[in-house]
Amino acid sequence: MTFQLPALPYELDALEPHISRQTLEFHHGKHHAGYVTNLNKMLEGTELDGKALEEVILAVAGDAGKAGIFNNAAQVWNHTFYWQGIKAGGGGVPTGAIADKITADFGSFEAFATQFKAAGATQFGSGWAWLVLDGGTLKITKTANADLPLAHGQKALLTMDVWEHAYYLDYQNRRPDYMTTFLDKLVNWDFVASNLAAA
Ligand code: MN3
Repeated sequence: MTFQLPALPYELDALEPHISRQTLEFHHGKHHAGYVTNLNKMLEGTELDGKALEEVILAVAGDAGKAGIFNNAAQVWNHTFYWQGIKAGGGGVPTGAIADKITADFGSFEAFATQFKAAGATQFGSGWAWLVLDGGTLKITKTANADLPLAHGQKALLTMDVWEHAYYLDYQNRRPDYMTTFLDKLVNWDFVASNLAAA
């Protein structure tokens, strides 16, 4: 069994002007696809061939000798999750249970937004900012390169890709502008709420 590149949950131009068709062509069609291809090559003929993606990630997490498998498997997971967490017409302040939980655990939506952007801004180099559920409490985390909450016993609810390939064509070096747009215009709060409800 081999992993497949999942289709984007929207058209390539759906997120314009915030994320361009060109960014999605490269980010999904080249970067995400490349991780899938690399992972399949690395797993071929190994005892992990045929396992579910999360099983593969957990089996090799922390094993320095299998960092290549971890990096590619985690990046497949991260990108599939990232695409679902954004949508056209998204962003802004959520309502319902997720809004109540954010207020309860961060004090206010503004405090959440400030912490989330700070996580993205202070991730030096490539990585991810996350909203996670950790022992029943919402937390903001950041991870380097391919690392992800699953490897730390946390449940991911939302992620923001802060690798340069996620924003450089549209925002060049202005990572803060990409992050503000992500929160104001793109977050798919229905997806975040469904992840919280399923936790
Ligand atoms: Mn990426």
